[in-house]
Formats: sequence, structure tokens, C-alpha cells
Amino acid sequence: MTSTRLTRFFAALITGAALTAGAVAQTNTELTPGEVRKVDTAASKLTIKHGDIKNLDMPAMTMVFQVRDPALLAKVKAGDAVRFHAERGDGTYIVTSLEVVKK
Ligand SMILES: [Cu+2]
Repeated sequence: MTSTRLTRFFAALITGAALTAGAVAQTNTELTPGEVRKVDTAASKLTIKHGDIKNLDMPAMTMVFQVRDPALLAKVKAGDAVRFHAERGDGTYIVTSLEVVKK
């Protein structure tokens, strides 16, 4: 490879990596609508009746989530409409971000 071709090669590589990173970031912030059914502060768990979670390929249901940051629990109470992001964790599902939907 000449140095010009090498430069082009790396430019393409960097562009590709940037595009991939952008797509991943978008997936990681996808929010799912839900309704809080139970807040378990002692165990850092939330029971949420949720809609389809596209990034987890999960249909709508009511289930228990672990919460990554226990401080999130202080923001919600049973009955609150929320939008949240969850990820597959170590044998469980983990809420990584959560916001209350204002009525
Ligand atoms: Cu579920």
C-alpha cells in the first residue's frame, strides 16, 4: 500500500467506527413506556408493567427489574407512568435510566 492508500484506508476505518458507535449509543438510550407497580427500596428492585422492550426483544408484561442506581428509586412511587431503559444483566434485567412521565 502507498501512504495515500493507507491514509484512505484508515479514514474509512474511522468513519465506520464512528457510525457504529452512533448506532450503539442510539440503541442504548432507547426508552420504553411503563407503569411502576412496586418500589422495593431494600432490594433495589422495581416492578414495572412495561410495553415492548425493543432493545431486549421482550414483549409487554409485568416484571421485576433490578435497579443499577438505587437513587432512581427515590424518584418514583407505585402508580407512576415512566419511561425507562433496561439492559440484560447477570441473570437479571437492570434498569439503567428512568424518568417519570408528567401527566
Ligand atoms: Cu419484561
